[in-house]
Amino acid sequence: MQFNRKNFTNETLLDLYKNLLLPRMIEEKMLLLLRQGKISKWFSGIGQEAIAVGATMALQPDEWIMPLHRNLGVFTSRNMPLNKLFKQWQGSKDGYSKGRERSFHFGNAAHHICGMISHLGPQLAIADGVALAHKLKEEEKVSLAFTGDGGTSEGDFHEALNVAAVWDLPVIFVIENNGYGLSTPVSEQFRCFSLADKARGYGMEGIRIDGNNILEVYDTIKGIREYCIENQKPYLIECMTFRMRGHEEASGTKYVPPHLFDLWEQKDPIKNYESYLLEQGVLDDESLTAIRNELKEYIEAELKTGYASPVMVADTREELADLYVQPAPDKKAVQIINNATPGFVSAGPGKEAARFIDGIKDGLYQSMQQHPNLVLMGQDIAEYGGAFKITEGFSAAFGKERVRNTPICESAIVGAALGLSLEGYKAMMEMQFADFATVGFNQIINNLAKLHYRWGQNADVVIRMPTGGGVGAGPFHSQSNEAWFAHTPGLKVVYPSTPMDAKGLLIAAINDPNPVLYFEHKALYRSISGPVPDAYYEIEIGKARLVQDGDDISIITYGAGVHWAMDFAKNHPDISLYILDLRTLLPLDYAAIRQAVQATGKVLLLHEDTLTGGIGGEIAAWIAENCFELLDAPVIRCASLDTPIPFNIELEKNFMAYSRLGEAVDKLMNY
Ligand SMILES: Cc1ncc(C[n+]2csc(CCOP(=O)(O)OP(=O)(O)O)c2C)c(N)n1
Repeated sequence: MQFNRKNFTNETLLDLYKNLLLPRMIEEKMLLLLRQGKISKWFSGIGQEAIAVGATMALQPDEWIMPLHRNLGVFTSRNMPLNKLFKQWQGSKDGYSKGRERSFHFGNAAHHICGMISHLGPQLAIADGVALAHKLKEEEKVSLAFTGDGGTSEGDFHEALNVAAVWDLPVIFVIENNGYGLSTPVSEQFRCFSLADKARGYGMEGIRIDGNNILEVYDTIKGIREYCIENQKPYLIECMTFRMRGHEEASGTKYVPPHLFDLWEQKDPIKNYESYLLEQGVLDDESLTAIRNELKEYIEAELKTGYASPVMVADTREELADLYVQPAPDKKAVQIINNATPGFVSAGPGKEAARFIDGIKDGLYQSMQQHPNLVLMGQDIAEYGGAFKITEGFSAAFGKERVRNTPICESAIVGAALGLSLEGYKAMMEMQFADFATVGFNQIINNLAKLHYRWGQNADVVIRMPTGGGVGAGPFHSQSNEAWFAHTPGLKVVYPSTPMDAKGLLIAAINDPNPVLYFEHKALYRSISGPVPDAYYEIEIGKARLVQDGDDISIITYGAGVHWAMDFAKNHPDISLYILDLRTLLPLDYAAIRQAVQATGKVLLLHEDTLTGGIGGEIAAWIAENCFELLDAPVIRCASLDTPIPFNIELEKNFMAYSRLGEAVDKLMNY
C-alpha cells in the first residue's frame, strides 16, 4: 500500500492513527462481549475503518454526517464518549436512544450525526437537505452521507444524487464498496464497471479510491470538501474496501471465497498504516505500545461506567410523550381560534366569502412572511404555481430559493425536508397529489414519524396532500389515504373542511415543530367558500369543531364528509343532525367524540375513505370501548366502497360514501 504524507505533520499522522485504531480495538472488545451476551447485534466494520475515520477527520466537527451500520469510526472520531455508546448498544435508558434503538440506528445533533434507519438509502437525501441549508445560509460547509455498494441499487441513491446535482448542493456521497451486500456479490448487484462512473450520469464529479488507505481517504475527502464548497457542487467517491467479517455477527461468511480474506488481510488499513508510520519514524515500538495501552485503558474505564446503567423500567407516559417535541414556550404570540360553539367564529375584518383554496393560500403566504426560514418544495410550484395554483405568485414574492421546483422524486424531497429541519429550517413539501405519497412513504413513515421517539430530534416538516375524489380523476389522482398516516405514531394528521380552518390549520401545522400531514380536498378548492379572517391565526391541532347541534343522530366526519352531512341536513329538515367535524385525525379529539355520542346516542361515522381499515373503524372501536353506556344503537359506518376509486363519473358516484348516506341514516333512525 502506497502512502503519501504530503505535508501532513507528524501530529496529524498520529492523530489519524489513534482515531483509526480506536474503533478496531473497541470492536475487538465488543465481539467478545457479544459472545458473552452483553450486547445484542453487531455489524462489523473491521477492515473498513479507514473510510469512516478518514471521512470524519476530513470534515469540520459541525458538519453533518449520515453514517450507516458499519461506521463506528464516525461515532468515535466525533468523540462520542464510549460509555454512552456502550449504553446505547446494551439498550440502556441512558444511551443515545433511551433503549429504543439498536446498535448504530441513532444520531445526535450535538455531534452532527444523523441516525440511520434500517432502509439504508434514505440517509442520502437527508444530506441533500442539510447541504441546501448551508447553501441558503451561504455557509462554507458540506454534508456527507455513506452508502454501501448494495445500497446504490436503491431508488433513494438515484434520487438523492440527482437532486444534489440539479440543485448544486455541496454534499459528499461516499460509497463503501466492500464487494458484497448481505451475501450478494457486486456482480449480482450492478452491471457498471465502477460505481464512481455513475457520477457522470448525474452531472457530477466522481472518483474511485483505495478505501483502506487512511491517508488517501483523508486527503481526498479534504480536497473534495473544498471543491464542494468552492464550486457549490456534489461529489461521489467510491472507496474500495472489504468486510473482514460477516454481514452481522450471526450471519457467517461462507459465501465469501476464503482467498479473498487472505488477499485483503494484506491490505488491512491499520497494519499497513502502522508499518508506514514505523518506517517513517513517526512511531516506534515504545510509542506504539503506549498508544495501545492508553486506548485499552480508556476502553476499560469507559466500559466500567457503561455497565453502571440503571435497570430499565418502562414508563408508558414517557414513551407516549416522546413521540413529539413540545413547541418552544415563547412560540405563542399567535392567536388561537377554537370555536367549540356551533357555527363559525365571526369572520372579523377578513374576507366574507373566500374559497377553500384561498384559505390555504393565505395561510401559506402569511407563514412565508412570518418564517424567513420556511422553504417550500414541490413539483411545478415555482413559476407555474403548482398543479392547483396554490403557490402562484410565491416565487416572485419570496424568491426561487425558498419556493423550489423539485425533480420528480418524492422520497428525496421528504428526505431533504428532514435535512433542512436538522439545520433549523422549516420545510413544507407539496405532494402534487396525495396519491404520490406512496413513493415518499418510507421517509414519511420511518424517518419523519419515528425520529423524535428514536433519538430526540424533531422533524419540522409539513407535507401538503391534495386528496380525494369527485373530480373524475381515476384511481391515482383521487385516493383518500389519510388512514395510512393516522395509523403511524409520531405524525400529526390534519384535514380541514372550511376555508377558515384551512388557513388556521395550515398555519398551526407550519408552526408545529413536528411532522404534520395536511390533507386538502381537491373538490373543495373552488366549490366552497366562507369567512376567512385576515389575521395570522391558528386553529388548534387536535380540536374538533361542532358544525351543528342536533338530537336524532350524530354524524362524525371530516373533509368533504362535512359538506355531505350539511347538505343532507339541509335536504332533510325533519331529521335533527348533530354534526362534528374532526379537523384533526391524529391526535383525535376524544372529548369531542364523546360529546357527540352523548348528544344523540346514535352515531354515524362518515368518510370518503374506503370502509375497511378507515379511520371510522378506529373511532367506532373507541366509542364501543369508552361510551357504550351512552349508545342507543350500534355505531354505523358510512364509507366508500372497498375498491380502487374508478374514473367513470357514474362509477365514481357509486363508489362514494355519500351515495349510501341516506340508507345509513335511515338504518340508524329506525333502530
Ligand atoms: C430497503 C432494505 N432492504 C434490505 C435490507 C436488508 N439489508 C440490510 S444490510 C443489507 C446489505 C447492504 O449491503 P451494502 O449496501 O453493500 O452495505 P454493507 O452491509 O455491505 O456495508 C441488506 C440487504 C435493508 N436493511 N433495507
